[in-house]
Amino acid sequence: MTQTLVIVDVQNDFSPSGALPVPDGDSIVTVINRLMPCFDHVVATQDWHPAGHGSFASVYHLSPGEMIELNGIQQILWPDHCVQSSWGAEFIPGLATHHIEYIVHKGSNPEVDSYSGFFDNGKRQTTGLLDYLKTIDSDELYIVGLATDYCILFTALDAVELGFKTYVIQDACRAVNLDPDDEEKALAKMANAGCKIIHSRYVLNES
Ligand code: VGL
Ligand code: ZN
Repeated sequence: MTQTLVIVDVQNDFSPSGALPVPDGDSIVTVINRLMPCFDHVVATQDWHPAGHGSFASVYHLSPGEMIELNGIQQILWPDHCVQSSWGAEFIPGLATHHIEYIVHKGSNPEVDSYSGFFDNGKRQTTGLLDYLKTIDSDELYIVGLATDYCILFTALDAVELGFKTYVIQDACRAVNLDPDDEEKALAKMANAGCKIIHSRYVLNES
């Protein structure tokens, strides 16, 4: 059994002062820092868009939250966020990044969004995460980060489908909640797919 902590998109633009603010998004850094030393391996994803990415509302002079079709796939439009090498794309300050042994960038293709850490939304291209996890022989994934209703959801669903024993540490994730019940719906979808939704206590051995 090889356990890997997968840290999803803990980046400045998803903190409350960022371009695509996730309520309370920065508050998970403390618990993630405590979790990291408990694992055999720690990897992270970064949302990593080129300027003018096809998910940005500004490209079409539309408003964030509107829907378009992007190369045949339904796409919610977002504010410009996580532009490659910008401050917004950096890890949130305070994250103990020295524990992170592998970083995967996703969303770099302007033509398609990539919520999952494994594949783009059209499942046409891989990110390299699966190959890395095979290299280190990991069979159990513990997923934390931002946001529960997008990148956590898609990463966790792919992880189960790929055959990993998959845990989502709920209190180490936060949701965008465009609709107030999006977090709850995402957690239900993940649980139904076979993910175990757990509390960090379960890993940190606290009661
Ligand atoms: C995300 C929306 C757009 C996420 C990334 O990390 O959950 N959400 N890009
Ligand atoms: Zn994005």
